Amino acid sequence: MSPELGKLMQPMNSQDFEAALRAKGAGYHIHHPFNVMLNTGKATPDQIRGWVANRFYYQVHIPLKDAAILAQCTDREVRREWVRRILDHDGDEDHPGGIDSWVRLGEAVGLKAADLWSMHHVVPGVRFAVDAYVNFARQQPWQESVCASLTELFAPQIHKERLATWPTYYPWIESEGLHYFRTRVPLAARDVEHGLKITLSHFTSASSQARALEILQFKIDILWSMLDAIQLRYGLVV
Ligand code: AHQ
Repeated sequence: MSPELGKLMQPMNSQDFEAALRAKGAGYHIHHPFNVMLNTGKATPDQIRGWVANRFYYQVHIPLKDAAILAQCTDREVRREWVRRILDHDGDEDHPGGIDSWVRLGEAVGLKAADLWSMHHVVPGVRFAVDAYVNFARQQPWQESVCASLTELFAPQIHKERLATWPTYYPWIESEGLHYFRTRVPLAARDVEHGLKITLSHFTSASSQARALEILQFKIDILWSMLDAIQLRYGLVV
């Protein structure tokens, strides 16, 4: 939207703006054919291992992305909340953290921890998409990266879907391996409440709200293109 048009148009009220953000869920990667294959029990063990190993590259980069946000954020109240996201993944002396849980998922699907950490399985398209997300957080204003994290509006559903389907379709994956998905349901809801509050209060003009919707689409495309690249490498069983 041109700045001139942005000045002429009326901004959406908070309710309509939030609805517009949530409407982006139609393009969320829960609808990607590879994810549908995973959650309808059609994936082979090799496809599951490929997905876990490639998503590991995303998982280990989330704390780097969040640290980039913190590095730019001048608001102490926001930092006090946002810093928790780093520990959620990196862990601390009392909690192993999400990255360790993802390693447990890897071992449960038949990958060795060293395999995961080698990043040998990561396909170029996944690497480029994840790096684009981290670089976005390093280069753009921190409020824009907060907005990008709002794909988690749709994450509780995808985690719940895995928890509801994988034990039935993939009984060979021990239950402990799904611990990460269990932990993320409440954490994603907590993250989204904070991220949405910041986004709704920061993007208040018509042009900035249009920008926010563009940013969320950018992140939706990052997640979608990761699955495109994984599907290209590991195939799709319909
Ligand atoms: O496990 C996920 C997670 O911790 C995060 C953080 C958040 C962000 O900051 O961008 N996004 C995100 C996501 C997680 N899991 C993905 C999945 O499909 O399991 C979904 C992804 C997201 O919706 O952005």
